[in-house]
Amino acid sequence: MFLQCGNFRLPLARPLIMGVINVTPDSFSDGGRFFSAAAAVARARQLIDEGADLLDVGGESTRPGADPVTLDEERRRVLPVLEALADARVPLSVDTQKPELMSEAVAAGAAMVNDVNGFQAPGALAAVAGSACAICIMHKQGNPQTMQQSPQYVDVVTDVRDYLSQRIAAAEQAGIARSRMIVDPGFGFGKTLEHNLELLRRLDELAVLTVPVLAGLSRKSMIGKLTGRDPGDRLAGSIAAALFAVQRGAAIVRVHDVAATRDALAVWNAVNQD
Ligand code: HH2
Repeated sequence: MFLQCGNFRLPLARPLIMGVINVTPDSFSDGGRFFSAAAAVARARQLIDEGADLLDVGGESTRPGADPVTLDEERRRVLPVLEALADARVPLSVDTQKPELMSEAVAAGAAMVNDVNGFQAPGALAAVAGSACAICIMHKQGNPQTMQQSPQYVDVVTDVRDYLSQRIAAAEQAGIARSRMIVDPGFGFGKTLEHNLELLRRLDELAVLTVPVLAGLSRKSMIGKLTGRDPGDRLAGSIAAALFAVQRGAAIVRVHDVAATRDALAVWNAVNQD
């Protein structure tokens, strides 16, 4: 099985690592550390050296309570980083909800568009349909300002799966082949700790969608709640969660700590594939 990702064809025989580059002043775990284009590019090159299979570049924090960023500001943050990394040996993903930026990022060389809003904005699917880029369709309930106030589901796994199934159908109707799609249950996006644990425990139930699943658990507040640790100190908990996700079928893990995750997956792969 492969993921078509712009000019890349990513084999999915073993779990892949997506490294996170936050070009933001306010991301929950590393806000401000890679806010200049130079710092973000240096970080990206470091994560590639550490073994990232792809990189996700974002210019707008989506942590609970985060303020939205204007299109111009998000452009200023993201495009120079993508342009400087055009020669990278791994595919670049852009993490954005804005259709205009999706098109511009793909023109600047992004091979994937990752939308936490599931390409629901008018024009979002059209912005990516005409290219060869991959798309990551994520589930969230509500928006970052209010999403953690009182998330509610009948059955969180069924609700998330039904939503993703509808968005896959919408993307197919827009002319996007399934070989370009991945889906993501959106850990922490309008979910309580119990919702997140249920989703992780039953992640294999998303396999019926027959598109690869991405899991983003790295440093998230659910890890903080379980370990009592601040975001910068959640590596061990994040690795435990990433390993559980791949055990339950995740094809890609989205992480801040690439080298450590790579080591953990090397051990997991060796045990799993023999
Ligand atoms: N999580 C975050 C942002 N984008 N995209 C996908 N597909 N899945 C995720 O789980 C996901 C995501 C939040 O993490 P981070 O980018 O580190 O923080 P912030 O949104 O504060 O920049």
